[in-house]
Amino acid sequence: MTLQTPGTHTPVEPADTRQVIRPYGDTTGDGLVQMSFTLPIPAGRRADAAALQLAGKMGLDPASVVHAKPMGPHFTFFIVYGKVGHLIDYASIPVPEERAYPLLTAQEVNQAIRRALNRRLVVVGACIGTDAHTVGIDAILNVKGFAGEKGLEYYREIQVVNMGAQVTVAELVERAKAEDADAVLVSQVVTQRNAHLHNTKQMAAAFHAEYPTAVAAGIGRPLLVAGGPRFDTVTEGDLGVDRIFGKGTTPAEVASYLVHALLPDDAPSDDDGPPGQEGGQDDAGGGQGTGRGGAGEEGR
Ligand code: B12
Repeated sequence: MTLQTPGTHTPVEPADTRQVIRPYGDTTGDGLVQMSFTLPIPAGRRADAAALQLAGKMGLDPASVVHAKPMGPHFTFFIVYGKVGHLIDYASIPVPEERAYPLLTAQEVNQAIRRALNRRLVVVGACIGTDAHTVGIDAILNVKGFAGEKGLEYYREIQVVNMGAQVTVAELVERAKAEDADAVLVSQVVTQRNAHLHNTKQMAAAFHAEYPTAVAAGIGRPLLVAGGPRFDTVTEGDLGVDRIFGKGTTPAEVASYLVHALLPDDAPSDDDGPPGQEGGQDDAGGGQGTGRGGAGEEGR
């Protein structure tokens, strides 16, 4: 489309707002990429030719096999380096939404919970199904935490029940009811045959069935939170959960979300006292639960 400047007949071209980029290997914009894959064939020159044919079909031209290693007698792992001609208009890619809630300090989280609930907020966490990858959920729940942040067990006003690995949905529902959980945190790392999606959906359905009269998360049923590195392709609505957390999640993001979702009208106020007096990340967090369902000194 051409625009007309008022009062003149000179056509004005619309400004080019594109920001075209392409991959960078040796020199800016040379289009060079590297990818790795495994083929179900023995290593050798014929296998290399198969890898190059695949690379060509994927748009790499020219391409070269820079690494090929046998994976047992019947498989070969490849790294292929090649040039693509594809262009990306970076300007057309929407900026991802910012987090819809503020990142709170441990002290602010504790104060918000105490003010709104006058008891500890109870969180029950587990790896469900056959999944035994507990490192992720432990990073969020255990005191040792993740990326320099302490986990939810450290928060004085959060009682953590970490059920560990390979927990069945029935066991999780039962424990969440017994603990009167405010939130249920589930981790799924194994994604073979979409196990993470099936298990999470099954978990959500079980909780929705168990609390049929619930009005919303936190009102008649626990908040349902799923986490793991490979949930990128789905939404909360697809799985029936309230929130999904992905790669690199830190405990503070989860704690802040719990406050946002379960105590929505609560926000840290100026009369909460100076920082560092209690509940901050440097605070010892006394009175915490055992991390296995113990009541702790400040029971509910
Ligand atoms: C350590 C590990 C193991 C350990 C697990 C020990 C343990 N106690 O957890 C052991 C050796 C037992 C193991 C076993 C297996 N593993 Co393994 N394992 C890994 C490995 C190397 C690291 C995973 C990890 O600890 N990441 C670090 C944590 C911190 O990251 P994270 O889990 O993503 O968690 C973060 C976020 O995702 C998020 N998050 C995660 N969960 C939650 C939950 C909530 C509520 C929230 C809010 C956030 C959150 O927060 C965390 C911090 O940011 C990965 C490969 C890799 N590099 O990722 C393979 C990997 C996950 N394993 C794999 C496989 C195949 C297996 C086995 C099937 C192997 C086998 N044939 O036996 C078994 C399965 C065992 C089972 N029943 O589950 C595959 C899975 C492939 C797939 N498509 O699913 C991977 C990807 C390796 C691979 N490339 O093939 N594994």
